[in-house]
Amino acid sequence: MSFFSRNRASLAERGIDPARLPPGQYFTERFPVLHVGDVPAFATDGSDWSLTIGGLVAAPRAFSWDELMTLPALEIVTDIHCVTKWSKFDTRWRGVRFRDVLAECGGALPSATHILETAEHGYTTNLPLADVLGDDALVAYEFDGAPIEPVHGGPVRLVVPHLYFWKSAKWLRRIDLLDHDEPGFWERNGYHAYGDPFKEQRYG
Ligand SMILES: Nc1nc2c(c(=O)[nH]1)N[C@H]1C(S)=C(S)[C@@H](COP(=O)(O)O)O[C@H]1N2
Ligand SMILES: [Mo]
Repeated sequence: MSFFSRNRASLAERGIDPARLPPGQYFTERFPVLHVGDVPAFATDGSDWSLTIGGLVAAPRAFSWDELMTLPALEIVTDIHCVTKWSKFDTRWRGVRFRDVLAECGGALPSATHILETAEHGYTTNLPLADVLGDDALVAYEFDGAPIEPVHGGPVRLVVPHLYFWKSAKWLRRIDLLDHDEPGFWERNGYHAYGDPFKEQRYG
């Protein structure tokens, strides 16, 4: 039996429905760290961080850390899937739903169809606007009950758990609403424009 089939078979022993593991993935209890470039350093009080919402929104604006903290927060528990084939079950994130952030900007203009996330140091990733309007698309600032560690994207990352995890920008600084799809960093380098793990949309 291969590593992958043994790994999949061991899910049932743990009481986890194997259907939660997308094709071609293995589960891990570790939390691998994956990114290009260096981990940016931010002040622990959030004073040198902000999130700008721009493009096709009624009232483009920036949120300071303190302003983000005043928005309604919630916790989600969700599975995440990296295109490098690891999946992690029941990860716990706290933050603000992207749609609640968007509402603070007066909402999307009718022409908006996609978003482009931009992180500190310039990493970008794109996805349809509809994919970040759901219950689980979070502007997240806590993992497992503690501030997100810098290596995992702290102070703030996006979490869009139903797509491969490269769609969840760490060190999030900006989200632009667009009237077209604009490939981000990995999408320009051969990754799929959408990235549904259950359809194995790894490459474009
Ligand atoms: N800013 C930034 N965000 C990023 C990346 C990156 O290189 N830079 N890599 C992505 C990829 S490919 C993955 S799998 C996840 C990894 O998140 P983790 O290190 O917390 O596991 O972050 C995503 N977000
Ligand atoms: Mo990834």
